[in-house]
Amino acid sequence: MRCFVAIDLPGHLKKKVENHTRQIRQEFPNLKWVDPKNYHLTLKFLGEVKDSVVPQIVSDLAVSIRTFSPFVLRLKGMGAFPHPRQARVLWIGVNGETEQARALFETIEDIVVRYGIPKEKRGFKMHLTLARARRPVDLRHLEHSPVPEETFMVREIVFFQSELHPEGARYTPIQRMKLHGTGRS
Ligand code: 2AM
Repeated sequence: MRCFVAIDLPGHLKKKVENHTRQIRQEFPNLKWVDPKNYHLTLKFLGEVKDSVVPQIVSDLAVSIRTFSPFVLRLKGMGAFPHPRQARVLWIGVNGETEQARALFETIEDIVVRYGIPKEKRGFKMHLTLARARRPVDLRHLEHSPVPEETFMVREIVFFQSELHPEGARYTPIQRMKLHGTGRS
């Protein structure tokens, strides 16, 4: 199955972002807008993995992830990859205890590399993808646009299945893995 590991967002925050971006979603109908119920922060994209090894990967991940403590993140302004002038991805950035998220990313990478999943070459930059462009588009005027600056607590990490359909991606939580640590950094 095609899968990835991510931080899900609280429902009320997804709703706030949805409301906040309503106008620009109307302004740019040619972008492929992510369905607000699918908003998430990817820690690691695994890609296609044999169904038979998924339970072992999930179990290995859960054992390490549970040693982490819950931590706080906050959404910050908008940005674009690879460059706002020729954007392919419009996103919202993240502030707060991002070093915790990075530590999780590194831990997850070290586990899944044992299953033949390559390490990320582009570096880790956590983001909430709002939209993808079919071809590069100039989104400079949206850079640093304000977003709901709400703090939220990360208490679990989710292993998602991603199914691609013509009407858009469907993400299904396969396993929710709790952060049980008490002060580990
Ligand atoms: P993105 O939002 O920046 O596109 C599910 O596809 C999730 O995995 C998305 O959040 C996506 O990030 C992320 N991802 C990372 N690398 C990917 C890749 N090579 N192909 C598809 N998705 C990828």
